[in-house]
Amino acid sequence: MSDLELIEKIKKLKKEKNAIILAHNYQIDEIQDIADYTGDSLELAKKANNIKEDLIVFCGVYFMAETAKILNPKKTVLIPDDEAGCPMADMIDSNKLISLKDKYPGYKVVCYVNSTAEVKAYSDITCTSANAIDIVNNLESNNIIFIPDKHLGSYVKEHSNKNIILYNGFCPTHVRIKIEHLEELREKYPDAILITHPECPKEIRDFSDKVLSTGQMVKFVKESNKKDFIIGTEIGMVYRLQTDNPNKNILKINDVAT
Ligand code: CIZ
Repeated sequence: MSDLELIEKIKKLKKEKNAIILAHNYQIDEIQDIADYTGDSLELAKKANNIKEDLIVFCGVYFMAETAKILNPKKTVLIPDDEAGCPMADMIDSNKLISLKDKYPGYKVVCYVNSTAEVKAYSDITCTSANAIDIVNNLESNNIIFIPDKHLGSYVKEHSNKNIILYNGFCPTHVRIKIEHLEELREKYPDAILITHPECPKEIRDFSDKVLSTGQMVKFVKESNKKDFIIGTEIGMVYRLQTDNPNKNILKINDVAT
């Protein structure tokens, strides 16, 4: 079947089943093109709350589809590839979290959305990369365990006076971005704004002009009067930003962030 035939088939099926396709900002080009909406995990989960369709096809990794289901329990949420996992989410399970809670009694657990529903259930509150700093700073408790991402956790720590215990999880994609890649691009495009994600290690964040979640990148690039942007996060984001901003140059760091 050709790509065009496949696209027609998906559209027909979508109508027949009264379905809507939601795709995460990190999805590859073709998936973003066929989706009804693209966004970050929270935007999409909230979007799913306000739709008339009964069936949600969630193109993202498992935890994102789970989050959409948790926020929309009456809807059927389908994930096209049930092996679409998130290595960071798999770095912690409920037993590891229970041991950590035993080690630090009384601490509140702030859990990044990149985690399984089971781990979220043992946590006090879930955050995204867009709201992690606000969530931590607005919690009543001064003592916090932040799971699972040590890099996002350290970024939050830099913007908080609270006592934050970090877990040793990380995103294998974001840690592949190295300073050499950034230096090379900075030299080649001296006027470009370098934007990286808070899941990147500290030295990468410190080298950047802006550290933003994917939703914040969408807003920032749209509102900026600059022309060139280097994007340090999963490669799908480059397509999303270029599609939204056809008159701007959206540059990828390299092909490692896939
Ligand atoms: O919340 C999301 O969708 C994730 C995982 C990252 C981001 O920055 O949007």
